[in-house]
Amino acid sequence: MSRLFSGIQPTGNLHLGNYLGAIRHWITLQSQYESLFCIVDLHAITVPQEPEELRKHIRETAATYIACGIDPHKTTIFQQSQVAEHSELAWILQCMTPMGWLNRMTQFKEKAGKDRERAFSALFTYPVLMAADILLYKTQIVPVGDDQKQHLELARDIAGSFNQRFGVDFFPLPEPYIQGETTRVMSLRDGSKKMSKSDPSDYSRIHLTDDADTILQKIKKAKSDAVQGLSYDQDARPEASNLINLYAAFSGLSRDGVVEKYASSGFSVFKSDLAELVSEYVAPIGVEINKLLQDPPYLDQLLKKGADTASAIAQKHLSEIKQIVGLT
Ligand code: AQP
Repeated sequence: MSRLFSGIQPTGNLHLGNYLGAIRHWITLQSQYESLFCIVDLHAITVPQEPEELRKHIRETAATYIACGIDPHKTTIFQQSQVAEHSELAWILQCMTPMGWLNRMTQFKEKAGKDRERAFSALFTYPVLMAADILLYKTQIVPVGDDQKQHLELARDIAGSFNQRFGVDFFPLPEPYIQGETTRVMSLRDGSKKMSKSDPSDYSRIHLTDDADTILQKIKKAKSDAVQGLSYDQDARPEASNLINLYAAFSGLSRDGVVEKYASSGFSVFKSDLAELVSEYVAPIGVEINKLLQDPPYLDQLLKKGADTASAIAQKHLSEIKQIVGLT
């Protein structure tokens, strides 16, 4: 069975972007691949985190994976920091990754912002840790949102250059799996920005823990434009197009199908129908997350078991890598 790896940072409540860009694909692919779903806490600390909050978010992320439909019996759910080989391989790969490759990463520029000199060095080398996460398991497929495409290309370049330098065929080149209308879900307040956990406005995103009423309020208040009726135009009408994408993703209709369905009704009818549709999916997930969070020992045990399974693969591969590199 080919192997799948993906992960999410425990940096806050997960949202529709995480669900539509990544998790819903994990659910469909989990029975076709040997799947490892990681809670990438080492990535989370590339920006400051409150220790108590981080601990809480790690359990919440595990609960969210399961509540969304990841089967903990069929897959491996684990915490990145509990498998030390991720950091060790990241160091080895950093010793082979040119600065020029990292300088091209647009996410560093976005996340570091204007205050680049004060950004932590780990934010700059983050994509190498991500490559290590993937390559450590000789992963074949990585389902992610569109924002991770460039990092995936870097992981392929690092794998290819390692193989070539040592004359081996050790790392498979991981394939990105980026599919559907919602590979980039945009903020509900600004159609030019992606929906993100770190956006200061709660109204910019729909959390997977939001109840039906909150979802309705957020979608009603979602930014729209002055153009009459509904039409899809990513450049001219980014906010309307984002809502159409959301409707299409949850209904299974095409974008054209959504536009046709609401051709004669106004924005407010479309928005309340969209809220109802999103609630049908999301509200039960929130209920399940809260149920799972009532049982911390269950989640901790599951993460421990996941770390043991992941460690067994990681240790074997890292020892082979050390042999290839000449460290042993
Ligand atoms: N808006 C989005 N649309 C589609 N996919 C998205 N993903 C995140 N946001 C969107 C996908 O979710 C997975 C995990 O992302 P992450 O939380 O580890 O990191 P991120 O991309 O940096 O997400 P956030 O919400 O923006 O987190 P913060 O604010 O903490 O930096 C990835 O597969 C990603 O593509």
